[in-house]
Amino acid sequence: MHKYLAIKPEVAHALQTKKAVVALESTIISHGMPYPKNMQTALQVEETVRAAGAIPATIALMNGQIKIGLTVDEIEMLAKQGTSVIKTSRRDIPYILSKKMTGATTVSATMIAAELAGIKVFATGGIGGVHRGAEKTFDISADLQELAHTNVAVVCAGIKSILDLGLTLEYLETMGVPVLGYQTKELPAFYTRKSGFEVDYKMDTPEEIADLLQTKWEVGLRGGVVIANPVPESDALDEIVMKQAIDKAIAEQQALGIKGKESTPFLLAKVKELTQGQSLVSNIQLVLNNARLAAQIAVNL
Ligand code: PSU
Ligand code: MN
Repeated sequence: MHKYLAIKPEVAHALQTKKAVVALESTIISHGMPYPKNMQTALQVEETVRAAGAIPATIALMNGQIKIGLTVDEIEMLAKQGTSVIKTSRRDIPYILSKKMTGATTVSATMIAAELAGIKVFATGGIGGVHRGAEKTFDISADLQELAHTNVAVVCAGIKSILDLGLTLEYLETMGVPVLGYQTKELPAFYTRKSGFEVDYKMDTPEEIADLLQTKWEVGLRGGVVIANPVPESDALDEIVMKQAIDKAIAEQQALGIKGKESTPFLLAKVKELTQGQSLVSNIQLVLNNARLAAQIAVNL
């Protein structure tokens, strides 16, 4: 086995016996939500994956190893340490591993770890993308390059409107990453089901999606697939309220000069504050919804 991988026995057994496994990221725990909601959500996400017939593997870097599958204590530690844990994307991996530090993996780092372990399906809330104003700042998430090159399917709730949705879709097209809509032709925008943008293909069942994934990789086309799963109707937020909150959060970010890897966590926390916590409720529900779909796809693969 890969020298740096530490696969939890339950996950290793599932992989050996070709059972369905779903990868889960840890930046959403440390940087995406406040304690204790982050811990409760992480554990509920794992439960949801199990209930749908797959084994969850939450991923993080600890003690010089890439951990595939965390214990409850490890999840609790990440949840409590929050933003003092290092948000780890592709470029941060060698530093965190060689220093034997704790790193919470973003979508990009989680995809890398999942591919090393042989996990094909990954559930999260939202992926990173091309930020608004990227023509000046060059702020484009490493998640997009990872989707271009790493063979893992990512189930998310579409593209967050803190990002530039149009530019993110253009980038994904250039990189050859299919964007699928689960039972929708419209690209969902994380907290809302509508965005005014279209996905590439509408897919109606987990079977259909599993079929497309298998086909892509059998053909030898490297890279990921984005599966955009709209937030459940009952948990979707009002579009106008969200637009105002997001515009205000971005204005504050610019006024404070917040850049680089701090941008996304800042915007998420600001939006939560501006919506009196409503965005967090919606965020939790959409993650659970994605975990369920990811498990169904993994079972079909
Ligand atoms: N979107 C969320 N919650 C999150 C993230 C995105 O709704 O926690 C995290 C994911 O880990 C994602 C990362 O990979 O933010 C993207 O950060 P950046 O924009 O700095 O690439
Ligand atoms: Mn960035």
